[in-house]
Amino acid sequence: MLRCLTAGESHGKAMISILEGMPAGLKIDDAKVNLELKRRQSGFGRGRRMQIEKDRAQIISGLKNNRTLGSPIALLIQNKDFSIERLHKVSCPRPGHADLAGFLKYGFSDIREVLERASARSTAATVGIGAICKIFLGEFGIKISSRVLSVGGENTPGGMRSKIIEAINSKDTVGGIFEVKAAGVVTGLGSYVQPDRRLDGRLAQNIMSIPGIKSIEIGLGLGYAVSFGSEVHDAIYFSKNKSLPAGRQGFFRKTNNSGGIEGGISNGEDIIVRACMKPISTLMHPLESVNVNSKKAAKAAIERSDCCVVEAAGVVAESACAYVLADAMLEKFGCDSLLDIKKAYKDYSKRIS
Ligand code: EPS
Repeated sequence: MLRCLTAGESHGKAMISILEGMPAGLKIDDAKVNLELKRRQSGFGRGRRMQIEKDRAQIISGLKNNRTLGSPIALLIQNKDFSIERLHKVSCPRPGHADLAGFLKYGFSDIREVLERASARSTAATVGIGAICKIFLGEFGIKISSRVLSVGGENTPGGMRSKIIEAINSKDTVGGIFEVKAAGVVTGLGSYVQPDRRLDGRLAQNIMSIPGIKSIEIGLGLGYAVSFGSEVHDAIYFSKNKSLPAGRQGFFRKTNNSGGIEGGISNGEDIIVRACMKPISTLMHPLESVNVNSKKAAKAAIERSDCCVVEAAGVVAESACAYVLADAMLEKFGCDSLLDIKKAYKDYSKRIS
């Protein structure tokens, strides 16, 4: 139902997103979009680029009087550091980055021609799209949040912070695990009828596509592998309690090991996704590499970079999750007018509760 494209090089003129398929009649508050962009730029361990950029979105199509028209929404984030034509050539690929495979694949003469687009700066455009999807989901009481669970194996706030300080002091980088939660999701999004309609598969595809993500799990995830079925499947209960939000009345669970998805369909419980973000690949004490021109051994290139971006990756994953859930909502309840979608949502919620 939704389609999106992003464009832009890390040090090009701007990061651009086009989102098609948002229904007509949704009020877009610029401040909400800019807040998400700001959240993506923050977190302890980010690099100097984040002090240069003040990401702000200009919405240049798809709205009239701040309301969506159902036409494509184009969003532009200008880069302050627009230096792509002046930046030095890169010839020693960084292990872990797209540098070497991208250089060989596209037949470039300069690794910079890879890294400009492979850079995680592109996630600013992703978050712009996600912010609009979040506004749409908010109309149905769906709230998406994220938190950092661990950094470099440490899982207390103090431990995580000191791991990042240790990485900064030793000119190294560090990764970690974050969790995304979507609360208030109605039962019935996604489907088991075809693999590409499964909600878990769609979430995995979108979150796994964020630069630096190396694993993803839903609910108990790997924990399922070491448990008996009787210990981990979420028993089903029923309540007539009308104080629960629409769509959540009726059947419910006391545990949520499934992470809110069974058989590829949302089951009304919170959707819980965890993912691992690897340590940033640019190292100030670089690893061994090979100069792509001379083929001689050389240290990998050093570029300005971040030390730890687990928190920011969580914000980007919120956006990926918002995109998937908005798409699934439009598929279930219609896609042209917010008013019609709300009516269909209300009727359906009444039927299942
Ligand atoms: C990023 C901007 C980039 C990097 C980072 C993400 O800015 P610059 O390369 O100019 O310092 O800080 O990119 C990477 C981690 C990467 O691997 O390329 C941003 O806006 O998030």
